[in-house]
Amino acid sequence: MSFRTTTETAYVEDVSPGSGALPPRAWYASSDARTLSLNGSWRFRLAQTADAEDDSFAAEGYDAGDWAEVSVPGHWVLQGHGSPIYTNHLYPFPVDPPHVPTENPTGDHLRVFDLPADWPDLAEGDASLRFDGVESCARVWLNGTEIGEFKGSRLPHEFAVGHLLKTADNVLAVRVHQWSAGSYLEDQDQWWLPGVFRDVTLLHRPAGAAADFFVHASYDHLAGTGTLKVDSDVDGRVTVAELGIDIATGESVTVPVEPWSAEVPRLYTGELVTEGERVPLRIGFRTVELSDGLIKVNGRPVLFKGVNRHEWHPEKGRALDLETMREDVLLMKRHNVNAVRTSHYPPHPAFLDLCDELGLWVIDECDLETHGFTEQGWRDNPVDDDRWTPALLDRASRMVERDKNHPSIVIWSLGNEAGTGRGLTAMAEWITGRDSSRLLHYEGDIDCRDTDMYSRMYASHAEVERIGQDLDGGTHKRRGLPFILCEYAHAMGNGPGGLADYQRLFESYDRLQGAFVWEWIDHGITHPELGYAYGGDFGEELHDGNFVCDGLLFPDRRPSPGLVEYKKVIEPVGIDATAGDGMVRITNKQDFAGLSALAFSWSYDVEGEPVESGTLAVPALAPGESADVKLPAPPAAAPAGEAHWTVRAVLAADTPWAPKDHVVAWGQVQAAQRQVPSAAPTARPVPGDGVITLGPGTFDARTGALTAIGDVPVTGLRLDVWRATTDNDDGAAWQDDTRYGLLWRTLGLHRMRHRLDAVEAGENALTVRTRVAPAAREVGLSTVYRWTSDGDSLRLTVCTTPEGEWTVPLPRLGIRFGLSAADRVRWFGGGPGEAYADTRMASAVGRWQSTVDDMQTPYVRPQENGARIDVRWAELGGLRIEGDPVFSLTARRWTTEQLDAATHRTDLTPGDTVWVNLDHGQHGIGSQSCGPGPLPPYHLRAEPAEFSFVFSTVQDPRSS
Ligand code: IPT
Repeated sequence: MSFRTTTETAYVEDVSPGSGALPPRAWYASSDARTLSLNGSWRFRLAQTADAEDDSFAAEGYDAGDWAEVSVPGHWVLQGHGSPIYTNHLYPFPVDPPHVPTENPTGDHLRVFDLPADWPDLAEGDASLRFDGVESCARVWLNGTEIGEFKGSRLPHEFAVGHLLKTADNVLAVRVHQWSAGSYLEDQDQWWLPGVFRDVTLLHRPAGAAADFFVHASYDHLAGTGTLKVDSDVDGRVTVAELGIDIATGESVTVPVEPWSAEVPRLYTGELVTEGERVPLRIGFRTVELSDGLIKVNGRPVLFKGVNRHEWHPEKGRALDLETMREDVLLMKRHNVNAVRTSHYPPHPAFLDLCDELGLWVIDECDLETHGFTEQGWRDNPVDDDRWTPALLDRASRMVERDKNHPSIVIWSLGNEAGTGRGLTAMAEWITGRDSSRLLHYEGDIDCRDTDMYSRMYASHAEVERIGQDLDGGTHKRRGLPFILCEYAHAMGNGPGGLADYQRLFESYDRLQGAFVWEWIDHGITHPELGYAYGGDFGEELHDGNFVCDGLLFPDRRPSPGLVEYKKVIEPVGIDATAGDGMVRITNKQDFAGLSALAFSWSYDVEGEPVESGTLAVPALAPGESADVKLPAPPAAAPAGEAHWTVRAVLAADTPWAPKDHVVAWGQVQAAQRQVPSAAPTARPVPGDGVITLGPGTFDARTGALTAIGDVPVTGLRLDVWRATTDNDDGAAWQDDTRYGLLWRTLGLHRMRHRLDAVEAGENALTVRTRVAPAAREVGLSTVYRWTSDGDSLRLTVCTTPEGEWTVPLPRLGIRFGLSAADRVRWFGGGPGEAYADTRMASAVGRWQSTVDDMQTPYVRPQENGARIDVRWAELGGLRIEGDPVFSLTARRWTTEQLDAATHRTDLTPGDTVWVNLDHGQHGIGSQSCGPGPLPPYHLRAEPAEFSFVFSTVQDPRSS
């Protein structure tokens, strides 16, 4: 054992990938070679610098009895030692590659293990020790002998250790440094989480064991045949019993097969048998090619309906268990997602097995991002510095070699946001040289010098359409390539808006081959006081706040309204009303499968109540085909009222990812129009003692303020234009577009003053004239409330007229008021979930019920949420409210101002008033937290407006 010297820790800042490891190879679970998981509780000691401790802990006999313990896989910062740091693209240390700070949290991990009694004789074969992921740099000793050090956090590293193993008391010592030269290559937008966060495994390598092998399984769509060839470092035989295949490695065979696709993930079970080992194979026959300027699989262009997936668990960080990985894939499949980009590193290999098995197209992305160099104009970017190229090639080969046998992977990606440079070209050349059967992606290569597709992030609808029309220019090579959005629809907070408008483009232009929502899940960390923590909550001196919570799932994996919307927008079957009266148009939007897995049904609802239902016969439709299907005659016994047909496509039988009857797609067709509510103004305002009554309404005589409807007290009813700005309203700091959240606040729309101009008790109406405007500004809204009654109900008509020069849209336009008690909410209109102007596809017209608490959407950073749109009528707190026209309903136990001020959900404490917003309109949502804002049709322009509500009391218990 030697003592610390500066050279002892030189490897930490060495740009080379490491030393001592075996060449990378395919990751597989052997049928018969023994393995020993070294996951579990390890002894742990944290030092604040890389060189604080010597390596004596690695020696046999070292007593670590007084050390702490951590779970492996895991991150020590999530287990009570130090804290996580969140930055988007800024390096949380001075940029001086390859140097890292002296303060370099270093975790010594120690594990003593015995070999199982039935472990083969140590003289037979060898053994290897595999680390599937360690962030960011590790040095490893076994039984006092150093076996190597490595970087490349989300990549496997394997060491030959047979010569060091003993039957008992093996001492495995792993020193992990949070920061290393490798950190410069791992500047992904996520938490910095050091630790041994994936499995550690000891693998027996019998004499004659398989080493590396490459399964080549292509599909000829014209002949309907598959060709199989398995190249193997160690000769052996390959069998696929179901296909009668029994060939030598290196030999190829062509037989009739069913192809693999994400839609029909047909896998064949095979086996590779070498002298010393049997290896199970799961073979999917498919051919990926670029032809006619399109990405084609098995001869057909594919449309990606994708998500970007980081590995995340709110307690375990990136140390995911198999169940969580499976849950991700099941949730994707159940929400019609067909593709995943493994942003921005290769995932745990078990995730890829699930993609093969359940069917998802995968872009496997290398563990590479150097985004922080953008701050210095990309100077000194490691990807353009030959000294770093070996590290880049090491990363590329570790990804490709590990993952090459997965049929689900159709595209390799060099990494994310790493600028441009020779190192990337070297990676691209190496990858295509090693594997010509897949395509190559890298978004930063704007001219597509090294890549097979033009890829962008967050491009606007207009730009995407220009690209679809081939009007975007670009290099000659790029003009001939297909287009994908590797990131779009930033799912931060409420949103993303505009999904349907993108999807229409993708479905209209062949060149547009789909897109990947940013991103799958919010990376909130479970926190005792804050609910979920985000950037800054651990006292980081540099951080990017809640930009880390921008997923379609909440941290606990509950689907957000954004995912529900996405599911609707990307339905594999179109069901729409374009075919005309009494008809429905059914379109098979899949790329490969027919409709045989689905069963179609209709239901006929009046006023949201089901009247009759039945099955719908839909002809067999090949991918891309449509049929206009006649609906039955409306039920003779149907009562009068607004009526809808709802047509559903459900799974006809259980599948591995969802049970029979799971709804895959649906559509609604209106069958009878709504009658708008009327209340003839027959009652007259009656002055009383400081009050005016009008039908069931009681008003303050001086202010004209409504105080009760029947026996239901009402407070603070007035015009409301403010919403608790969403992340998409606020926009991102670098956005130079108009950011309305800021403009609204600057204008003072969150502090509108209500000037009372007149209270006029007329013949058959009570009219209250006001002007609503912010201090310091000339703009305002002249607002007239006109109350009338037919004796039973009370009608309010609000008339607003903008005054002054309005240069911004309004956040919302409607009224709000307080109710002293309300819990249960029933409504007829859009539901069941939240919806806004440009996030409304998943909202179905129906009769819904919920509670005030359940109507809140738990965005990690509180913001405007929970609106139900197209509401015809609603009942809550003893009131029935009918809209003319339909309205948007929001109800909560805190004010919009309190919601706006909250930074975490735990800041929101229910008061004794339920605040209700009835909106005539709200501004759209967009996705400007990192992309374009709402499209113009979804802007809520400051324009003259008139809208009415009819209030009455209902018996409905107010607080049950
Ligand atoms: C883009 C990144 O690729 C992704 O990792 C994430 O940070 C996302 O933005 C925002 O959440 S890069 C950005 C400059 C568009």
